[in-house]
Formats: sequence, C-alpha cells, structure tokens
Amino acid sequence: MNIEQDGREPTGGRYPSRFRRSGLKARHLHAHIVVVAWLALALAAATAQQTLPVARWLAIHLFLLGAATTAIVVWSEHFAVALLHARLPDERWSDARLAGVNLAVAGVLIGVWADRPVLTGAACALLVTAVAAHLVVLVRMGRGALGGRLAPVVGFYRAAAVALIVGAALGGLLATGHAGARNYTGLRLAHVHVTLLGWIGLPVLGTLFMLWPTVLGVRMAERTTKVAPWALALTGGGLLTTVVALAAGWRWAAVAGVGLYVAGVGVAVELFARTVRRRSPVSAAAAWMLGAAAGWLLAGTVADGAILAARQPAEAQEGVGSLVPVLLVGFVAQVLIGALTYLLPVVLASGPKERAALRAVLERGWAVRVVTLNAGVALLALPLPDPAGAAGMVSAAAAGAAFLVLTASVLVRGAHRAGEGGSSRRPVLLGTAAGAVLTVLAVLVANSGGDTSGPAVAADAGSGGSSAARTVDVTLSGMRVRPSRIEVTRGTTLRLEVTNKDAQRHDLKVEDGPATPLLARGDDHTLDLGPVTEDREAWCTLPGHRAAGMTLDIVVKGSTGEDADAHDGHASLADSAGLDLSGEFSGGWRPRDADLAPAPGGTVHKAELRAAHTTVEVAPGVRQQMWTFGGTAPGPTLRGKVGDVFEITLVNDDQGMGHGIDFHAGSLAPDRPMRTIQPGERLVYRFRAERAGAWLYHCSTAPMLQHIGNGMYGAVVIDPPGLKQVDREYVLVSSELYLGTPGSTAQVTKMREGTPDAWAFNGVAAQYAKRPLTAKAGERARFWVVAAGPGDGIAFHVVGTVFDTVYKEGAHLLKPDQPGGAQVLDLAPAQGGFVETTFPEPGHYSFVDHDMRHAESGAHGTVEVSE
Ligand SMILES: [Cu+2]
Repeated sequence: MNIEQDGREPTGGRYPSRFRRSGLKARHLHAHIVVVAWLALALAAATAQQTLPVARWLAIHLFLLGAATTAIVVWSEHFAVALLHARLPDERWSDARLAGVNLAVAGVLIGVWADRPVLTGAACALLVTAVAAHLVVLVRMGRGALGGRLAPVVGFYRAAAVALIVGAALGGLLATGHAGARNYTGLRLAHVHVTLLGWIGLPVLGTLFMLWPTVLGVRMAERTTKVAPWALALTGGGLLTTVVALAAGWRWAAVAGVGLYVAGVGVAVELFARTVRRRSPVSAAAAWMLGAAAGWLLAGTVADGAILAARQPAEAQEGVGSLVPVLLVGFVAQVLIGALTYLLPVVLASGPKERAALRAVLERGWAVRVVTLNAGVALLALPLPDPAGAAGMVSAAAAGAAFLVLTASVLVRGAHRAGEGGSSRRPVLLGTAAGAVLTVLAVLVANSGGDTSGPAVAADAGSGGSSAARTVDVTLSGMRVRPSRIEVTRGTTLRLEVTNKDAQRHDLKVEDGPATPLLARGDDHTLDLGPVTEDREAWCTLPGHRAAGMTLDIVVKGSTGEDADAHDGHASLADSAGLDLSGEFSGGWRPRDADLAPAPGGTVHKAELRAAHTTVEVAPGVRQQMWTFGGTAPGPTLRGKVGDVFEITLVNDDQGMGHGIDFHAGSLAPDRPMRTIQPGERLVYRFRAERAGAWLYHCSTAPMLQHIGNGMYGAVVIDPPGLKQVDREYVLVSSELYLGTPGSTAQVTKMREGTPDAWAFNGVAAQYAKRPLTAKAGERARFWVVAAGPGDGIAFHVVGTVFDTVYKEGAHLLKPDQPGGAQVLDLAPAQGGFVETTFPEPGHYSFVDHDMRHAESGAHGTVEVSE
C-alpha cells in the first residue's frame, strides 16, 4: 500500500515488498476481521439503544474504542514503518499489543455493561499499558531509521497514542465513579475531546498529508516537511491545553486550546488547498470527499470552540455531543470512503486498464453521493426541528449504503478475475471496505437515539390502588437522585414522578422494574412500581452515573437495616476496609498548622472564602474529596475582638452545586446572608462579633448533614476582653470523617447512622500523632476547641495535665486563682471554648477526645514538650 510517491501512481516498489513479507497479510486480515466484528456489534448496540441508554454508550465505544482503535493501532504501525523506512517491529510483540488492546476493550465494554467498576478499572489499566507499549514502539522506530520526507507524519501517530492513554485514563475515572459527582462534567468533556480530536482526529489528519497529493496526482508540496510538524505542534498543543483546562474547569483556557487546534487544522488545510493544481486529479471523487472531510473537521472544531465559549460546562456537554455526527460521519467516515475510492482500484487491479475500470465503478454517481452525504451531516448537525435530523440520517446512510453496493461489486469482480497480485490483497481490503460502510451505518444509528425523548410524559392513568398508595416526586440533578432513600411499609403501591432538573440527560431504572426513557432537562416520567414488598435500588443507567452517586434506595420498613446496606452497589470504594491509622502519610503531605496567631489589628476583618471541591489526604494514605471553604476542611480560622466587624465574601467555585454560609459568631436575620448561592455567584456576609467565644461557622445549604460532614465548617475565635497572652495557643476543630464519594448513598447512610470512618482534629485523622505539636517545659498553653460534628461532640483532655482554666461557651467555668481543676472540656456539636494548662516537665503529652471510640479512631495527637 505505497502511497508516498511523487506524481505517479504507485508502482508497487519498496513497501509492498515489505508488506507481503512473512505473514503480514494474514495478520492484517485477522486484524480486519476483528475490526468488522466490532463494527457489527456496534450496529447491534445501536439498534437496541431505545431500550437501554447504556446501549448508546456501547454503540459509540464499540465503534471508536473497538473498531477504530484496532484499525489505528494496526495502520499507524504499518505506516510508521513505511514513512520512517524503518525495520518491521517484532511480529509476536505486535500481535501481543494488538491482543492486549482488544482484550482491554472487551473488558471495558463488559465492565460498563455489567456495571462492574473493578473490571472496568482493570481493563482501562490494561488498555493504557498496551497503548503505551505501542507508543514506545513508534518512538523507538524513529531512532536510527533513515526517515523519509514524510517522517514528521509519524509524530501524529505518536501524539494520538498519547491521547488514547489520557482518554482511557479519564474514561476509567468516569466509568468507575472515581471522577466523583462534581468533576464529572469537566472530566467527561476532557475525555470526549482527547479521544475524538486526539486519538481519532490526529492520525487521520496526519495521514491526509500523504493521501491528499497522491489522490490529486501531484507532487507533494515542498513545504509539507515543514508544515506537518507545525500542524502537529498546534493541534497537539491546543488539545493538551483544552484537556487540562476542561479537567480543571478553566473555561477560557479550554476555548483558547480549541483555537490552537483549529489553527493547526487550518495550517494543514491551507497546505492542501495550495496543493490543488489546474490539471484534473487522479480521482476527483476521492479528492472531493477528502476535501469535504477536512472541511468538516475545521467546521466541527470551530463550532466546538464556540460552544465552549458560549455555555457553562454542563450545557456545553449537550452541544458538544451534537458535534459527534460531524466528526464521525462528516470527517472520519468520509475520509475512509474517499481513501478507499482511490486505494481499492490501486491495490486490486493488475494493470492501468483494469484500474481505470474499477475506479469507474467506484466513482459511479459520486457527485450525487458526496452531496447526499454532506447534506445529511449538515442536517444532523444543525439545530433543526425533528424531521430534519431524521432526514439527515437517512440521507447520509443512503450515501454510505450506495458505496457499500459499489464496493461489493468491485470486490466480486476482483474475485472473478483471480489475478494473483490482486486477490492476495483482497481480504485486507474486504475488511477495510466493509468497515468503512458499517462505520457510516453504525454512527448514524448511534446518533439517532437520545434525541427522541420528546413526548416522554407517559400519562399513565393506572389507578394507584386503595389505601396504601404513595406518590413520590423524584428529581435528577447534580449526579444525585433526590430523595436518595424512600421508606415505605410493605405492600405500598409506589409511584415515582421522575423529573430531570439537570442540564445533562439522565434516566432512572428500578432494579427488576420499570425505567424511564432518557430525560432531557425539564422532562418528566412516571414510574409505577406496583406494590413494593422488598427493598429495591434505582439508579441512572448512563455509564458512570451510578458509580458517581446517582442511586435511590427504596427500603421496606420492617426489613433489617443490613438489608438496605447489602443493596448498596458502590460501598466498595475506600470505606468498608477500615482505616490503618498507624500507616504513613504520603510524601509531601503536611499537617494543618494548629498554632493560632493573635487577632490582626484593626476592627474590620475582610476575607474571601471560596467554596469548592478539594481532594486531600484525610488519614494516613487515604485521599478523599472534601467540600471546602478556602480549600481546606476546616476552613480558615478567623480571629478578632469583641465589637470587631467581619466582612466575608463567599464565592461559589463549585461547579453545579449551591452552597451558603452561617457564622454563629454574629446575629442577624438569616434570610439574605445565609442564602444558598449558585455556582459562580458571590455574596458578602457582614456581621459584628458582639460577644466573645469560640464559634462555629458552616455551610448553610441543605442537607447540612452532608455539607458539614463533607468538610464545610470552620472556627471563629473572638477573644474575651482582657484575655492574657500565653506562650502557646492552638486551635483544634474536631469532626467526624466519612469516606466514600461525597453525597453517595453509602456515605450518607453512614452519616445518618452516625458511624464515621474516623474522627479528626483539624480535618485529618491522627495528623498530630504523626507530627506532634511542640512546646517547652514550663510553658503555658491555651487550646481553643470547637466541635464541628456534624453529629458528635467532644470530651477534650490532655493526658498528664490538669486544666486550671476552662472557658466554655462564653463563660469562664474555672480560673487559675480558684482551687479546683478540670480534666475535660466537654462540647456538644457546634459548641466551643478553651482550656489552659502548663506543661510541668519534658515528655510526650497526648491530647484526646476522651470518648475512646473517637480517640482510637483518629481523634488523638501529641504535644512534644522539650527542655
Ligand atoms: Cu454546602
């Protein structure tokens, strides 16, 4: 398959001889059988998608991850050998890589289909490994190889491999639920971009550098050697920027990245346009299709940038989804058909005469087909009312089917002729040709679904029944099903009125029961469950959504609590195993500074608190996503004197989730300052601290159990008048720790039942046991303590000391001049105070929550007292 040549038709020179060597044909044949098998499965999945949303995911992934990945791995290696004039890599290892890729793909698909996150995760890891090996081969091939003029094109294949590695890793996070609910949208956008524009887009664009002049029958432009690396740098760099920015939630950086990518495509397209000469091309049909394909890539990426610029991420997701037909049908499928129109006759024919005859067959009616296909893509892509989309689909599918018929007739002729040279390569092309057409069909059908949820309101008049009937409003939004738990008495006839309030689509499927269709924003659907006699679970079937926490437990009252837990499909994350508090924190971890600085001067204290999601190490070796004020849990400690004014600006950086704030230290009407603000909003909360104390602040958005339990709390210290200076001052905020995906049923169940995974001072279990606080013998220390809960108070005690001062909830209970002493500062949830003591001699003084269940599960630390 020599297509690097200058102004002449391929002659079957150097590369075909390599190509023919030792079983290469057979291997490519096998690879193509695999490709066709994946495509057939994709078509099957596409036809089933109305019944099960995961089928749409399967159709797209069977096509892209199964068929396209296999084809790209095979052909990028093959072309790299030709372009670099390199030695063929070891066949057995090539086979092993290909087998690894296919095994991994099968694992991913089965894992998602059967909802087995562990299998999905393992398969993603295997895919990353296999593609990394492929990348290593592509890189090493370049070393010491002679390299042709088009050697830079191999860079596109290498970049594509990197893109798949990133895409597989992101896909794994999404499908196994590790992306978490809040990062889901950004990571999914990043995943879609890196796979479509990187893994699929880059190698196709690179291949066009050699295919385009060949099809035109002109010399490759001299500038190609210079332009190709530029195009790669721009597209690759732009894509990298886009992916990082989308994952991090930097919208404008993502737009800039897409802009760079567009510039890269533009540079290539400009070169292609200049390559066009007056003389007629070798195949006008192929040229038009390749040209139109490049045009769609350009148009699609421009539209992509515009969508990202104009919409919030959650809405952009829908818009970007509508570009899939443009890229897969307009760009990829059209490139394939165009390439085959040119290549099939070249490879099948034994002489110029026969070649011309075959080409005449394949080009039959090409102008009509090109128009039909591209008009179809345009109809699919444009936001037109319903019949337009269907017409577009039929139109594009008809063009694809027509090409299938022509290809079949050419292949049959080739078979009859039975010339040695031709027939020996026939199987390879049979696979590719069938693949190209099935591509069109599979993608078209894959895109027909999902948009058909229009009349989704099933006016189901099934009378609910007699006495024990219940209708529950259920909403889907922010990766949650609300309520997440419904309790009914046995035999209750249950009806769920399901409404999607999210920008992205969801559905709800009841275990062994009915399911809603995919619901767009605002759509609703009623599910009749009939009499409920045993616990059921319901969840969103879109891949990754269940694992991210979109579940609903329907619990029959009177059944045991264990029963409800056993139904919980995602309890397996990090929680149930138990914590090893004796383990080590990871390298680079630093404890939260417990030292409390004196109140800053001035009477007005301004601060900005940003609400966000932050992943932190909450116990030795345990990382957990927390909901945070100012990036830490607890949030920053604020300190002032009686009468000081605090002006706090709350900014909600949390994509897709509302938060508010409540400062116990001031009194005011909660209505405005404690309101929930939506993502991107800010509010200024002003209060005057009229009274001294150690106060709690926390998120004021319901359910507060979850918002506080996931980290949105902090302390405000207002010094009592005349507070004496001491040698050391510490602040310790006590709290419970609940591991698992924030807001998931498993985690919230633990919160409700008051069974935390650990207890902590300043947010991290056992942190001051690993990194003790320090003091000197004879020094006087003051410990400010605030109990953040959300459920448990604290009995604060410092082993080996006696408190001579106790200040609790605004009053001194004990002062140094009194004869009595105290051993514990007891605080209910949300209470605060301080104690003082003097360390009599050097040694290690433990401080604990004297509720030993808490102390032994993380609520302990050490003060290391030196001479
Ligand atoms: Cu909140």
